[in-house]
Amino acid sequence: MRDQRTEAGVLPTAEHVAGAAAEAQLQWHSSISSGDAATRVRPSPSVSASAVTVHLVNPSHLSFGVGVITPRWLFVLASATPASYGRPHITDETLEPFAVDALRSGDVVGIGIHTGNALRGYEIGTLARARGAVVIYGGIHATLYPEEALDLGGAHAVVKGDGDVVWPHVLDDALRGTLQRIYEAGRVDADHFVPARWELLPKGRYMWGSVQTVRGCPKHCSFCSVWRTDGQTPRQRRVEAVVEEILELRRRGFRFVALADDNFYPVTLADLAMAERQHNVARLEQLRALRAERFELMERLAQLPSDMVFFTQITMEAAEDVAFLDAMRRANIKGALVGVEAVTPEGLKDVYKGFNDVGEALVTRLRTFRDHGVGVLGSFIFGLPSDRPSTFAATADIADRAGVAFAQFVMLTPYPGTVDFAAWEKSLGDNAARIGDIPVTRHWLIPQDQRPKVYAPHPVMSPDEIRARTQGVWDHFYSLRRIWARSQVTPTIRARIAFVLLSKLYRQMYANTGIATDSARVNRANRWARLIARPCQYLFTARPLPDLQLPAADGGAGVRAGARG
Ligand code: B12
Ligand code: SF4
Repeated sequence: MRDQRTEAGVLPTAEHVAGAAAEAQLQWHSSISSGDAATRVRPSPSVSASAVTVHLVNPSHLSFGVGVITPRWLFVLASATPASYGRPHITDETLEPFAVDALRSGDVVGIGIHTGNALRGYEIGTLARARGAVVIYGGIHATLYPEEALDLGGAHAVVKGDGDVVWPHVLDDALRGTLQRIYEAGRVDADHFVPARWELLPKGRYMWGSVQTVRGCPKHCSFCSVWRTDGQTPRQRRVEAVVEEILELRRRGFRFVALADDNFYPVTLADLAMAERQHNVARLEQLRALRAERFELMERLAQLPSDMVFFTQITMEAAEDVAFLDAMRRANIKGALVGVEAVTPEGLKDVYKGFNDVGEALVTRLRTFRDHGVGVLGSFIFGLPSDRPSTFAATADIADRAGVAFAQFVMLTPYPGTVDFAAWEKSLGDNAARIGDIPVTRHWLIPQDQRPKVYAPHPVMSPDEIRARTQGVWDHFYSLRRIWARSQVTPTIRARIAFVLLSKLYRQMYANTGIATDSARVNRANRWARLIARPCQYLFTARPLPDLQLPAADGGAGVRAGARG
């Protein structure tokens, strides 16, 4: 049921609070809820905005004390929160757990979930609702499964899609007691993306800021939901808006900024050639304009203080376009996550990624990035149907030879909203294995420590074999000897130390907490990550430059405040 208005006049009751408390024990319901009374409860219409605290919570079952990248949505929604509500209260649970006990009845709790942290999100929402808070969900997972948040997460309302524009209306509805169960917020036009409120950042807790320059991706990889939720038409933000936000981060001492884009290279040379071949003038113009805007953005980034470092996500196709890579280098975009996924033609066919290369051509393509000054974080997937035991060593070998600076080796996980997920769910039908009461097709609802590591049965390898071999490749790639050798690409000893620490941190946070099967190993990794995170934080930030000004659009004036060199 979508966009259904709640009944007017229903106030929170003792039964509601008690009922919500009982929900704190998460239960799996296979049926879809139908907007029952529990989801229609609302705060008193007489409450004024200033009496309500808006809490925004990024759930995580592990807290490291220090975060690597700022979760952007928190600061965007904070910015979209009208001033009449006062200063929103932000909690990123990757830093520390949310203090549910501090909630007051009538407070609004906005929870953003992706699939991996949905279960923790539901715990928080259920507890918050039991304390009389109004609970609202958003984020990619809530967009895909709004009914789940209503059923299991104590949600009063769920926002599907981008929150930038709809959030103030949702808050006002909450205040007036007219909350809808589901808001269809859709895809906001790039000109309406709300800039983040960076002044709300807690001091000294994050290493990298995050700024989005484009949303959406024209590709259609089978394991990825981005093209379905964010769309295949790139929504590029105005250059000025992007630069202003980055500058704001640098003023606050952030040198490192992740460009939180789906695909920083949305127009390929092949796209342009195709439009030309088809004599599609309108399309050609549109593509050229998008491309020109990318170059304009990079020119502006190049004028920012030279100690700034950017990182983004990009398809391997960019290696065909050395003018683009050179512009990236000049813009200080020193690294990019490149989805290599598979090193065999069969593997690429498995994931609908025929535009990637394999074998020696793959090595050459990845080296092209490095040769043009853009380091690669290679992302590889294990557990594809075509994988064989020999694939692991072959992948490790390619990662070494291709000169990638960092790598991640993920195990194929069917994420909802993807082609892979739909096929997998259909293939299992009603016969999906269950862990406790929960079918594996709802794997995100299985407690973290009981979640399977491999979901789809593999034709020749057991789940344990895939997991162990994947762990082996992480161990190989992140051995101290190899990290040290790779760190040679950095210019100074300080940068080299940062490289080593970041490699170790990445490995501990990601591989050991994600792949390890025993909780002792996870706890050890967590402790290590906390230990390494502190010095990393110190190495990544810089002296704040509060007086830094926006460089002139014509590039003539450059950056003031003596930040260069
Ligand atoms: C940048 C990024 C990263 C970065 C930084 C993460 C960070 N700390 O922010 C890095 C590289 C570290 C990363 C890692 C991973 N990521 Co990532 N990432 C992204 C990316 C490209 C952009 C996220 C972003 O900042 N967007 C900008 C903000 C403003 O948008 P937003 O988060 O969508 O929020 C908007 C709406 O969703 C909504 N909203 C969000 N929350 C809320 C809450 C409320 C109350 C409301 C009303 C609205 C609302 O309003 C916001 C403003 O419009 C997205 C793709 C995407 N398009 O979302 C993938 C994405 C989120 N990542 C994804 C995945 C799978 C991962 C990894 C698991 C990858 C992996 N295999 O290791 C890890 C997990 C990390 C973790 N534990 O969180 C998937 C999630 C899929 C899913 N179903 O959950 C996505 C969607 C990409 C994909 N391929 O499908 N990621
Ligand atoms: S994996 Fe990357 S290239 Fe493929 S659809 Fe998703 S964002 Fe686009």
